[in-house]
Amino acid sequence: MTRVITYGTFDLFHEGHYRLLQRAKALGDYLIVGVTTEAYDKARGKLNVVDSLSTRMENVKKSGFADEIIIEEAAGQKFNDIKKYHIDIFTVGSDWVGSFDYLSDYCKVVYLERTKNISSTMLREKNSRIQRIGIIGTGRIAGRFIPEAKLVSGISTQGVYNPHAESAARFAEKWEINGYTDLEEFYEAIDAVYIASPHETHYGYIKSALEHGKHVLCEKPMVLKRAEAKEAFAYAREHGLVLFEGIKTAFCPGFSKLLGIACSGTIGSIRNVEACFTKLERPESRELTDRVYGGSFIELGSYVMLPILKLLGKEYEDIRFDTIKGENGLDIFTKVSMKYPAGIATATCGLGVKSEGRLLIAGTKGYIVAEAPWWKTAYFEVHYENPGEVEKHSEIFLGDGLRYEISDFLSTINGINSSEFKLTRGESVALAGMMEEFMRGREEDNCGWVSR
Ligand code: C2G
Repeated sequence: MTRVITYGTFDLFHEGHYRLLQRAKALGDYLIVGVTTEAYDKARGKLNVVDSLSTRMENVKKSGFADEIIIEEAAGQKFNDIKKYHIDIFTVGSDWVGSFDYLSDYCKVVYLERTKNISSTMLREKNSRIQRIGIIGTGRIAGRFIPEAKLVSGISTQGVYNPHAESAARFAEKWEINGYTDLEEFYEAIDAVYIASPHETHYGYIKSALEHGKHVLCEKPMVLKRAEAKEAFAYAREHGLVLFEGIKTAFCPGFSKLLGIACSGTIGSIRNVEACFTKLERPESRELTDRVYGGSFIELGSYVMLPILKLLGKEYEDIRFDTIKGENGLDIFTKVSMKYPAGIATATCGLGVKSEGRLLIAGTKGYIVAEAPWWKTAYFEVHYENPGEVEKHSEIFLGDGLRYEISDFLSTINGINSSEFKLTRGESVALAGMMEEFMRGREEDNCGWVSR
C-alpha cells in the first residue's frame, strides 16, 4: 500500500486545491492531508486566511480524496509526520518546487503542476472572494510580486501581460502562469491588475484596466502628473473600483504602528520630519540613464515623502528642491525642503550619493527615530529629554513586504475593511503633483527652485 501525504491551508477551497488533491490521491492508495492551523499560517507569514480550520478541514473532506486529515501546527512537522505515518510519497504543488527537496532522504518527493487558471465559472458558482490577478510588466518588481501574492489567501495570480511576446513567455514559464500579448484577452481572464511596467506607461494601463472594470494596484510612482492621478481616482470611485498606489511602506504594520505613536501625542506636537533613503545604482542602470523617467526623486521620492505627507499633511506653504546632477543631467541626489505653518521637513534621496537612511520625527516632547531600512519598518525608538528613557518598538515585517499591500488591496476590494486611509487618494495626488513639479524644474535646469 502506497501512502501519500500533502499539506496546505485550503482556504476558500477552489479548483486548484481540488485538482491537487485528486492527483495526490492518484499517486498512491492512501492519502493523508495536513491542514494548517491559524497560528502556523500566521507564523509563516500567510495573510488574509478567511475560513476557520474546521471549515477548511471540512472542505478537504468533502473533496472525497482524503483518507485521513491531520492538522499541521508548526514548521518541521512534515519531517516527523513522514516517519510517524510511514509515508512513501510527499507531494505538493509546483509553486513549491525545491522547497521540500530535503524530505527526499525519507520518502519520494513529487511536485504536481499547479493549476494556472481558477476559472470564473467555478468562482461565480462557489464564491467570489477569490480575486484573479494579472500582472502588467515582466521586470524585477513584477517577479517579486508572485511569491508575496502566494502568501495572501484569496489572490490567484493568473497571468502576465507584456506586448513583447518573448518577455511575456519567459516570465510566464518561470512563474507557471499564463502569458498574454493581447490586452483584451488578458483582461478577460482576470479581476484585478498589478501594474509593474515602466513608470511612463502606468497612466495608460491604469485607464485601460479601469475601463475594463478591473481593480488596480499600481507600483509607485503611480503617475507623474497631478491631473492624471485625480482623473484616475475619480474614474475608479465612480465605477466602484479600487485603485491603490503601491508604496509598500504605507501598508507595512511597523509603519502603521510608528504613525500611530507619532500621532498619539507621546512626543508632543510634531515640528520636524526628516526622511532619507539612498540606494547606490550602477551608472548604466535604467534609474540613472533614463533621462526623462529616471533619477533619484522619481525613483525614491515616494518613500521619503510618505512620512512627511502622513505627519505634516499636504498643505505645505513652500517646497524647494535641491539636486546634484550626473553628467547626463539626471539627479543623482535630491533634497526636498518643505515649510508648513507649524513645522518643517526634509526629504533626501540618492542613487549616486550614499547617506545614512533614517527617519527622524521631532516633537515638542520627544522624537522618534527609525534607522534604515525604515521603509520596511520593523523597529523604531521613541526618545525623550532624558536620554535614559527610550521606548523600543518592534513589529513584524516578512519577506519583501509586498504581501501587506496586496492583503490590504484585497480586503478593500472585498469590502472587509477599507485600507485606503493608509495611503489616501489625496496623498497619492499630492505625490503625483510633486513629481510633476520636480520634473518641470529639472527640465528647466532650475536647481534650487521654489515652486510655491
Ligand atoms: N495549489 C495548486 N494550484 C493552485 C493553488 C494551489 O496546485 N492554483 C496547490 C498548492 O501548491 C498546494 C495546495 O494546492 O499544494 C494547497 O495550497 P494552499 O492552500 O495555498 O497551501 P500552501 O500555502 O501552498 O501550503 O505546509 C503547507 C504547505 O507547505 C503548502
